[in-house]
Amino acid sequence: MEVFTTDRIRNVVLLGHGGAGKTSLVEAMAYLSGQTSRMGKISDGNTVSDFDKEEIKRSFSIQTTVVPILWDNTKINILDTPGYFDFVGEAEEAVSVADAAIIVVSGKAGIEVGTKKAWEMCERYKLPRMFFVTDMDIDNASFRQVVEDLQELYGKKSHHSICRFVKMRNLSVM
Ligand SMILES: Nc1nc2c(ncn2[C@@H]2O[C@H](COP(=O)(O)OP(=O)(O)O)[C@@H](O)[C@H]2O)c(=O)[nH]1
Ligand SMILES: [Mg+2]
Repeated sequence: MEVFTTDRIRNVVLLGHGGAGKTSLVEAMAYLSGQTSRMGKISDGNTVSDFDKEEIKRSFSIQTTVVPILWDNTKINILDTPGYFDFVGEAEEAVSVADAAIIVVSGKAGIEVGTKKAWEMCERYKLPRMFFVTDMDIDNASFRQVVEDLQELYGKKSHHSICRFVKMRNLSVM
């Protein structure tokens, strides 16, 4: 196994409302970076991150999972946190060791309580952050609405940090 020195390791935490798509996002990252050879699905109970029996049964994350992604000679440890508030301690712990955060927002549901909690946590720990919008394959999803709402809440500084994720579901048929 290759040994990575600390300058080539990053810890990135995934935050956001339960169901926004964090676990599916890390699944896509693992697949696209070649760590796995197929995209698992929450509904099939075969994702890299939600491997625990309870998680498969309930179809959501209850603990933070570390998924190492190798990209561009760097090891990026993705910390996939549970979005549900019963398990907020897990997210807090992950945030405290992370170098940066990705806040996942559903383009269909828009900004939710968990989105705001995620932002507040990043403020508290002064974490650099970006947004990732999921569910863009769903008919009435609106990327523009998410961007506008985020800017209204957090000002222009959120503008540079929004990235786009389109039609992730299509990956599963590749
Ligand atoms: N259509 C669609 N469904 C998604 C997308 N991302 C996640 N999902 C589904 O939304 C549900 C919640 O996703 P999950 O990754 O568990 O969200 P988490 O709670 O933030 O980890 C699952 O059924 C996923 O298959 C997406 O981009 N498009
Ligand atoms: Mg999850």
